[in-house]
Amino acid sequence: MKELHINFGAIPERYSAWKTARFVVIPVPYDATTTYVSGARNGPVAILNASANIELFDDEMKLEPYREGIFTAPFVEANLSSVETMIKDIEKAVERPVKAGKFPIILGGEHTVTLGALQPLREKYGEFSVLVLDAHGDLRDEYLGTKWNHACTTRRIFDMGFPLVQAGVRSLSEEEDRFIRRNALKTYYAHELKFNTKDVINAIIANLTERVYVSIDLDFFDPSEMPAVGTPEPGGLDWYTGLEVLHEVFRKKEVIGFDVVELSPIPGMVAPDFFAAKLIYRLMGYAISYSRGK
Ligand SMILES: [Mn+2]
Repeated sequence: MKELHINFGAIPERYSAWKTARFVVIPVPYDATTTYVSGARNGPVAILNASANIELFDDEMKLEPYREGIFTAPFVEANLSSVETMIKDIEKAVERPVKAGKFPIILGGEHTVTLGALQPLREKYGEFSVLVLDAHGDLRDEYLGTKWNHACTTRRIFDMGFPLVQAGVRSLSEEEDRFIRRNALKTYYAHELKFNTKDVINAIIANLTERVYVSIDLDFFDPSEMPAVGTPEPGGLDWYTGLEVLHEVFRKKEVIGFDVVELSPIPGMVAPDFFAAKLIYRLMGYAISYSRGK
């Protein structure tokens, strides 16, 4: 395996070795289909750089997640021949840790990278649901002449037959709106989550199966806290409300993996990179805290 200079958290070898790691961070610097501001290819490096500066004691869960081991896998190099071959490459990278019983965390890259995580998890776990936190419906059957555009990711997840819950949505086309109603999708809009947080979280939990994969498009969060995304939308969730949703999902369900996608770093502005790194580390803390007895 190719040696990397940055591992998540910049933790010592003893905690970043493959063999004993509970978590495997898989960086995927890919953004071939981004439509507004490109740059998500720079997301993984920015997250890893920022992670070197996070406090390794988690102040909410009062534990040190790195002690469970975090292996940072080699970057999945962008394969520009087609999106489908790129997805195959990601599947190969996710398969190894999943087969070994480790917890995969995929760093995008654009949202299509999610599609490469699902098949290996399905082979390991069978049925699970997918929770997509995203400002956008991403339910178009195709966009700009392709079914594999990042604006179609959630539709592809639906087509793969996964029970699907979306939350934080605040931008979609008329066609997507019709699709949601025709298929009775479990779509929770950003304003519902913001103004009726507890009830919406309960509804999200009620609509998820026991096992859950979580896909976090960072544009779920409000651009005031998370401006470094390709397609920012006003009216997003703040850090604490977003964490409240995630905390409850980890508490009540068995989360089997997650991704954090669409970070498009802004040169000279490190706060969003740090936001993403801390979010990932916090979720590791949740995974550790609630895994017992499941
Ligand atoms: Mn989005």
